[in-house]
Amino acid sequence: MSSPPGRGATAPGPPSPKAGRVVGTAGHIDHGKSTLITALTGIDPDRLAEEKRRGMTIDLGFAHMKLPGGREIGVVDVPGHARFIRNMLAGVHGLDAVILVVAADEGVRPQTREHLEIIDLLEVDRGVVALTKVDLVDPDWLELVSAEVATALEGTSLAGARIVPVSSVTRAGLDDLVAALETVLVEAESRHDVGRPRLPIDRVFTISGFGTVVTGTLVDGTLESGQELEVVPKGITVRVRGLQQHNRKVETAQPGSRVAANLAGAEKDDLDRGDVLALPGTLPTTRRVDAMVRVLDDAPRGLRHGAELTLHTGTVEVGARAIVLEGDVIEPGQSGWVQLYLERAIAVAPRDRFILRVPSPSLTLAGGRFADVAPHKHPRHDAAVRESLEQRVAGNVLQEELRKYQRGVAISALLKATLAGEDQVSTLDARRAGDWIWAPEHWVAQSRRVEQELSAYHSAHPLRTGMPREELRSRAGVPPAAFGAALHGWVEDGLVVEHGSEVALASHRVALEAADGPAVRLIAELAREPLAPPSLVEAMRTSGAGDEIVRALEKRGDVVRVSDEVAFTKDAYAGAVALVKEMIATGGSVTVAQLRDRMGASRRPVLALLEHLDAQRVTRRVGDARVLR
Ligand SMILES: Nc1nc2c(ncn2[C@@H]2O[C@H](COP(=O)(O)OP(=O)(O)O)[C@@H](O)[C@H]2O)c(=O)[nH]1
Ligand SMILES: [Mg+2]
Repeated sequence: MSSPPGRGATAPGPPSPKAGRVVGTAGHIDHGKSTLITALTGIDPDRLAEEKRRGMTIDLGFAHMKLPGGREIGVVDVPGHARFIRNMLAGVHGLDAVILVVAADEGVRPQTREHLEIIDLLEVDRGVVALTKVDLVDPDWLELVSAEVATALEGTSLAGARIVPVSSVTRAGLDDLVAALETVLVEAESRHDVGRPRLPIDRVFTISGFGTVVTGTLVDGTLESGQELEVVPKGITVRVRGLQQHNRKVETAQPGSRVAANLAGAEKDDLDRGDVLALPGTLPTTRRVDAMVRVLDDAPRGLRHGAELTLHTGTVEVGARAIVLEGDVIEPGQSGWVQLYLERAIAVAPRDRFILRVPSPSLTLAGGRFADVAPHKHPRHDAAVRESLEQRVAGNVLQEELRKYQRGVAISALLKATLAGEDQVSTLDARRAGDWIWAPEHWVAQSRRVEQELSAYHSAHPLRTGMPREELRSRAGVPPAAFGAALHGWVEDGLVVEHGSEVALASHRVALEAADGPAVRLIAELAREPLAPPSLVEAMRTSGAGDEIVRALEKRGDVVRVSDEVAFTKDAYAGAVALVKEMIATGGSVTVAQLRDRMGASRRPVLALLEHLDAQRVTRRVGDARVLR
C-alpha cells in the first residue's frame, strides 16, 4: 500500500479502491481456514501459544493482505470449533465479505452449516467458498462436494457464491480465490461515515513500552490520533496515543477497516471485548431493544415469549429475555417483532445486526436487526407499535424516534439516540423551535394544552394580563429545558403573546366587568372630585374593587397610581399635570401649598403627585418649590 489514509482521504467522489475492507473466514474446524489465511497473507492468525500447541484456533485471529488491484484488506480468522462459537460471533461484526471454507475431503459439516446460518442471519451477502485440501481428493469427488456445497448455500445470503477449489499445500487455486474475493469486494459499497465512530472492541492487550492496545473493526466514522474517546458502557475516558491499520501507523483510521488503537487512560484489565470506543457522550447505552427477528428454518423450536437467550451483536454477548410482541411464539422459518430485555447495558445503534442463541443446549436460534435501541415498554398485540417499528425498519428511524417524545426532545438528544447526523434533522416532518423538536402531532397536542390552560386562566382571571410563565410551564407539562424554545414557537404560531413575565393567549383582552361592577364604581369614586380624590384604600373599600382590578385599570391606563395611597383617574391626572406645568410657566415655580389651593385637595395627594412627577423627571425640587426639568 502506498501512503496511509490521511485526513484528505474523505474527499468526495467514489470510494478509493484502497478504502478499508474486512473479510472473515467461516467454516468447520480443521477444514483449513487458518492455513488458508497463512497461505494468502503470510501471517499465521493463530497467535495464542495454546492455539499453536493444539493446532486449533480458539479465539479470533487477524491478518491483512493487499489484493492485486491495490486494495489493502483486513482478515479475521474465526475458530470453527462449536465450543468457541461465541468468539466466532465477535468476529463477524463489520465484515464486508466472508470466505466460507469447506474441506474437499469432508464436505459440509455441522459448523459449516451453523456458520452459514449465522452469516445468513447477519445478512452478509458477499462471499466466496474456498473448497480446500483439493490435493487430497480426486476430480469426481471434488465435483460431488461442489454440488453439495452449492446446495447448502441455496436459500442463504451466500446463494450462488463462487466455489473455488484450492490447496494451501500446493497453492493451487489461490490466485483464483483472491480474484473471486476481489470481485465481490468491488461490488461492496463503502462503509458509512456518519461522524459517529464506533469501535466495538474485539481484543485488548498490552505492548511493553506502549501500554494498552485495543483492536476492532471501525464503523460509522473516523478515529483520529490524539482524540479523546469514551469506553461505553463503562464510561472510562481515554485518549488515543496512536492508531494503526494493518501494522502501519496512521493519523486517521477510516470506517470499515481493522484498527488498533493505543490508549492512554485505561489499563488492560479495565477493558473487555464487547466494550465500544466512541466520541464522548455520543453513544447511549440501553437495556432494552426492539427488533425484527427471523427464526432459523431448521431451529428445533420457535422463539417463545419469555425465552431466556443470549444476544450477540458487535463484539458483545449479553443475556436477553424475549418479549414476543405478537402471538406467543415465532415459529421456525417465521419472522416477528420482539422486545429484548438485556441483562446489562450495552451500546448499540438502530439497524445493527445481531444473533440470538439458546444458551443450553447451545444453538443458534434467530437473528435480525435492531429497530429501536431505546424503546418504551410496549403493550403486546398492539398494531400501532408494529406500525411504528415497521416505519423504522423502512428507514424512518429518526422520524419514529421523534414520535416517542411526546413532550419534545432536544435535537442533540434525538441525534444521540439514533446516531443520526445533524443534516437528517431538516428532512423530518417536525416542528422545530430553537434547539428542540416535536413530532407534528405532539406539537399540536402540546399547543392545545397551552391553549386550554391559558383559556381557563383567562376566564378565571379576566382582569389579569396573563399567566406567570412558570405556572403555565408546569400546568401545561412542558419540560423546563424546552419551555423557552416552545414559547418562542407559540409566539411565532400566533397562539400566545408575552407580557413581561406573563403569557396570554394572543386573543386575550383584559375584560373589566359590567357598568355597575367594582371597576366602574372605583373610577366613579375617584372621579367624584377628580383633583381631590379619596385615598385609594378608601375608594377601594367603597367601590368593592380589589387589588387585581386596580392593577388591571392601571395597566389599561384608566387609572394612574402616583403612590401606594393615591390614584387619579386618567383625565384627572392629565389635568393635574397640565395644571402644574401651567403654574410653573406663569409663576416660574410651584409649591405644595400653591398647588393644593388650586386643586382644592388635601396635602397628601398633592405631595404624592409632585413626588411622582419628580420621579418621572417632569419636575425638579428646588428648596420648597418645583420647577420644570
Ligand atoms: N493437504 C492439505 N492439508 C491442509 C490444507 N489446508 C489445511 N490443511 C491441514 O488441515 C489441518 C487443519 O487446518 P487449519 O488451518 O488449522 O484448520 P481450521 O481449523 O479450519 O483453521 C492442518 O493440519 C492443516 O495442515 C490443504 O489445502 N491441503
Ligand atoms: Mg483455525
